Parts: sequence; C-alpha cells; structure tokens
Amino acid sequence: MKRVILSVAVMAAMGLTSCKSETKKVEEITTTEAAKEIAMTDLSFGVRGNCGMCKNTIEKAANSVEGVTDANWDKDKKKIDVSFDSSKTDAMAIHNAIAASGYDTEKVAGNEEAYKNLPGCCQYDHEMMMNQSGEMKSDDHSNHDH
Ligand SMILES: [Cu+2]
Repeated sequence: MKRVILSVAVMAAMGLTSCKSETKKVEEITTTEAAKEIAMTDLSFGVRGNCGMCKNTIEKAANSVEGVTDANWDKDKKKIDVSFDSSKTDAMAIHNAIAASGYDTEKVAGNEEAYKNLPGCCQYDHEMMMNQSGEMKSDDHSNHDH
C-alpha cells in the first residue's frame, strides 16, 4: 500500500515537471521563429561562367529567387556571394535558379537547353574549375572574410 502511494506521488511529481518543461519548450520555439524572420544568411558557392554577360545572367537568376537581397558573381574566382532571408528561401533554391539559367553550380548542373541558348562567348567550359573556397560551408559563415 505504501508503494502505491509512493508511485502516485512520483507520477504526480513527474507530471508537474513535464508540464513545466513543455511550457518552456513552447516559449523557446516562439523565440526561435521570431529570430528566424530577420535571419539573413550569407553564402558563397562556385558557379561556372566566362564574362560580364554571364555575370548579369547569373546574378539576375539568383536575384529572381524571392528572399535574395544581394548577389555578386566573381568572374575570376567563378564564385557567387549571395545574401538571402533564410525564412523565405534556402541555398538549394538559389542553386536551382542559377542552373535553370544555364550555369553550372557546385551542386546543380546547368540546364542544357538554356546553356545552348547562351551567346557563344558565354558557353563556358563544363570542366572549368570553380572556386569552392576549400570546404563545403553551406550554413557556416562564421569565418566569412568580409
Ligand atoms: Cu558570358
């Protein structure tokens, strides 16, 4: 009989504890979501291309993704720097948009039809090296250099 009372007491205590921690959890989620609304992410990844016209096409494609606020492709490094609102879009959406315009990215091969329709000077070499800045750092921008 004593044991029954004891386990009831334990259960009641556990119930209280879990109730408390649940309330706390809800608060944490709300905070995270609020922070996420203004979460800007900077990202760099390799994109193949040749010239200034390529630059326009690549940047236009990246900027066409909702949530992208800034896109700058470096012709020499074969690399794009993008800033985007991570609550509105993600890295893959940007890769896909650039690939759809005919350009290869680190992760997505350029659309062949779009590539064929590019001006002759823009039909870059598919074997071209892309600057991947050494490592795959898709989300980590703690060691960003500007
Ligand atoms: Cu070009």
